[in-house]
Order: sequence, then structure tokens, then C-alpha cells
Amino acid sequence: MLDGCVPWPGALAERYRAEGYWAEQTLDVLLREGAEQHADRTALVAADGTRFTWAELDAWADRIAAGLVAAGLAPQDRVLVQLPNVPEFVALFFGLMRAQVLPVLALPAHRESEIVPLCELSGAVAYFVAEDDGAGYDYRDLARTVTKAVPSVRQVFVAGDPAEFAPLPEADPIDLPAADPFEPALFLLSGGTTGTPKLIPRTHSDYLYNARASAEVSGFSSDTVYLVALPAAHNFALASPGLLGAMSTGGTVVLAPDPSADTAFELIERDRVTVTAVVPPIALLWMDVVDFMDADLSTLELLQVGGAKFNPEPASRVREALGCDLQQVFGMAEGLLNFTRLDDTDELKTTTQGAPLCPADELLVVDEEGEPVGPGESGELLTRGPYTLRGYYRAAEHNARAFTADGYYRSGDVVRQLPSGHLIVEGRRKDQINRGGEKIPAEELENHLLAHPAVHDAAVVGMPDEVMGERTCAFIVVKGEKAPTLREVTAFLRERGVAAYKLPDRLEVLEEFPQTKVGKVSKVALVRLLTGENG
Ligand code: OOB
Repeated sequence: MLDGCVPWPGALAERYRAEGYWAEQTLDVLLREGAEQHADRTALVAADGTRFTWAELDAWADRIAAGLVAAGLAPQDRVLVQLPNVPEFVALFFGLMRAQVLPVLALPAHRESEIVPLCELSGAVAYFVAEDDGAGYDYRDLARTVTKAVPSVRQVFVAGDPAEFAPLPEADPIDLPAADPFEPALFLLSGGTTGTPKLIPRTHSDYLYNARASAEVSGFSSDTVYLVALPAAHNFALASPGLLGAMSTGGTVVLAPDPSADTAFELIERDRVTVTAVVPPIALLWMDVVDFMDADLSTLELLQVGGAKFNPEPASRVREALGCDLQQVFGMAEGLLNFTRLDDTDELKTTTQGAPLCPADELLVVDEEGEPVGPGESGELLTRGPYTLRGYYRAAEHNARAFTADGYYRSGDVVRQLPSGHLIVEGRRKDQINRGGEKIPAEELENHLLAHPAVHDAAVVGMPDEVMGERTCAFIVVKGEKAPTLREVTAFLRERGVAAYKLPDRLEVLEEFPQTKVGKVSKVALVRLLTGENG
């Protein structure tokens, strides 16, 4: 396997192949087969209504692949890709697969403080951006900063007006060698718990399984019209089942620039969307406003909700409010996916976060000592399986902590498993805030806060919030007399290039932090200060 990646042990890899979870195919097959089978049907619809047939998308990806080669990019090279939900994302994705260039999929919300370390860690040789995010943010400015900071990034390609950079490369199609299906095809970002980002290598065969099996369990077919409402670069919208899952069954993919009700409802009506995936706050918002908007959502059959806990009360209102079925999805970029099944009882659909996707997924629920808990008791979820990573990229030291000796990934999620196999997510044992599905590694934000001249110590916790699940509260101990305000702190963080979703919602100044018995900062006690709970 690519240097810096951790392979599955030989015997397990053998088993995954023998049992048919790992096909000897590359991701590229999703577009190639579709183009062969239904060239003239619509594969992709942009937000402005521009339609691409399978043949057109296939030809575009071929031209991009040739363009990448002509631009000097070679198999195994890593590149940073940061595009919003535009057709170029899909064409470039498949162009990269064909040229065997490995994308690191960053989110449009990321800024200098995320992109620079990602380029450094991956050794990225190129950076692909859009001209802007449609809301006034110019990625070419970010590209100027990134190229100055990271010498390995030799080229910048821009979808849209390239300014001093290059447009997306295209050239006359050429014959290209096939990739090894068992080698990494792309890198996803981890939500993270530490001060530095972590990259998740996903192989062709593991990610193909991820997309195809997810599509099957979600009832996708050639009639599926999937709306990409979340960022296409996120595992949920990309392959769980997402746009790749929709492509795997010959469905149609519609790109939404944002998940607001205004935007999404209009596209659902215009393109007769049958299924989409959102995070809980978006589902809540849609249910709140649907009665005041005269949108025809009658084609929508299924709403997939995941990324953060969707509570039973709103979950039980989905069918009545939006006129569609609910499917809960508890997944992670690291691999393991859980889905409620389409034929589950309403009780299971509304009160659980689903059961594992694959018969070969191995799950353990363990206590603080790492010992398995009794049936139905809660504990930390550990998992391994045919589409769950065995190690983060170039992170040997972290991997020693993040995985057990026998290769189980420590998810940091606290769950309880029902006899049916369904999981209920009850909490978290990792130092991360889940702000409506967006993940904020506490340590990373604390490090940024510690760089502020007036901050002596910092501790970041999630505070319970009805809509977002959690919001971010930063506790600080100051150095001098004068404490900075929340405004000053967020301005300081923005200046450092921290993504907007990671900015704290609240700032609290303390004389000193409460401590645990062993003298660590007690985050439990800090959360109690916010909620007013005792004991
Ligand atoms: C998805 O992936 P990530 O990598 O952004 O975040 C994974 C983490 C999980 O470990 C868990 O802490 C949380 O997000 N999570 C949920 C959840 N789905 C994800 N917590 C409670 N209930 C849920 N339904 O978030 C992701 C990837 C693929 C599909 C869906 C979500």
C-alpha cells in the first residue's frame, strides 16, 4: 500500500475479497459503466439547471484526466481539492480517479488554518479551488496564501476565472493505465480530536463497497434523483450513499449550492428530487418552514438524517411535516456506517441511529477499561471491517492510540446496541464538539486560543443546544487584568484563518479551571457550569 498507509492484514483482506465486499474494480467504473449503459440519460444537474448526460460527464472526466497528466501530475501524487457543489467537482473527481491522482477532499468552509496543515501533511503538489463560494469569498486569495506557505504546492487550478492561476486542465483524451483497486483512491478528512488534522485513506474497493452497499440499503435505483445538499466533499453526501451511490444505480445527481429551505425546496420541485441527506439542524429548519413555503415536495420519498444525533421527537414528525420517509444514518469518514432500514418499524426509525451496513462489520462496545460491556449496556463503540480504515495517513504515533492492538478503530462514540443490532448514540468519549454535524476538535481550537496574547489557558467544551445539538463554549483564564471579549477573540481566530464553523459561540472567563482528581482540566465540570447541573 501507499507509503504512510496501514494495510488490512492479509487474511482479512483475503476474506473481504472472497466474500465479495471488495470488488476488483476502481471508483472510475461508476461513471464508465453508467456512460456505457445509458449514455443519453441525465447524470448530473447543476444548480443553474445545466444538465450533463452520462456521455458528456464521461467525456469531460476523460479530458480532465488527460489535462492532469499534461500538467505533470503523476499517479500517487496528492492534491488538495476544495470545491463547492459545482459540476466541476464531479468531473474533476473522476478525472483524478482516471489519472490516479489522489484528492484530499477539503470542505468549502475550510480556511488557511486548515488548508495549510492539510497540504503539508499530504505533501500536496497542487490545489484545486473554485473562483468563489457564491457568497463573496474568493478562494484565489486563499490559494495565494497557501502557495506562499507550502512550497510543495506547485500549481493552483481554478474552476471559474483563474486570475494568475490556471483553469481546470483539459486535454484530448489519452489511454491511461488502470489503478490498483486495493490502493488508496482518495483521502477524507477526519472530524478530529487532536491539534492537527488527520487524513483517512480510502481505497477504490473499500469506497466502492461503501457507495454501492449504502445505495442498496437506501433503496436507490435508476429512478433515484439525489439532491446533494451537504458539501459534496463530505462522506455523507459523497458516498453514504450520496452522489456516488446515486451514480452506482444509474440515478441522477442534482447539486444544491447550500441546504437552505429556499434553495433546496426549489431544486426538489424543479428536478423532482426523490432523496436527499441533511444534518439534524437542517431537518428541523425544513420542518419549521415547510408550511409557510409553497413548494411541491411530493416527489421526495426519503430524507436521510445523520452527522449528529437526531432526537426521537423531531424524528417522529418527519413523515407528517415533509411527506417522506426518514432514514437515520450514523456514519463516520473513518468508515463504519449504520442505517435504519427502509422496512424497519417507525419505532426503530425514530429512536435509533441504525444498524451496521455490512455483515462483516465487527462492533465492540467497551467500558473505560476497554472491556466489553454486557448486552444492551452503553460504552464506547470500537469497530473494524471492510470499509473502516486501519490507520490514519502518516500518523503512526496517533494510530497507536486511535486503534486497538487488533485493529479496531476507537470511534469515541458512546452507544448502546439493541438485540436487533440497531445502535442508539448516547454521547461521546472524544474531545470534540459536534455542532450540528460539523466537528470541532477541542484541542485544535484551544491551541489557537492559547496563541492570543491575553490568554493564559483555554478549554473548549460543547454546550447543549436544542437546534444544533451543541454549540461551542470557550473557557479562558487570562494573563493580565483585561479579558478579551467574544468579538475580539473571534476576530483574532478569523485572522488566523480558522474556519467560521469552528468559532466559539460563547466565551467565559474563569480565575482557574476546575480539575479532575488527577489534576487535568475537568470538562465535565465546565459543562456543568454552563447547564447549572450539580453532581
Ligand atoms: C459523519 O461523518 P464525520 O466523519 O463527519 O463524523 C463522524 C462522527 C461520529 O463518530 C459521531 O460522533 C457523529 O459524527 N455522528 C453521529 C451521527 N452521525 C455521525 N452522532 C449521532 N448520531 C448520528 N446519526 O458525520 C457521517 C458520515 C457518513 C454518513 C453520515 C454521517
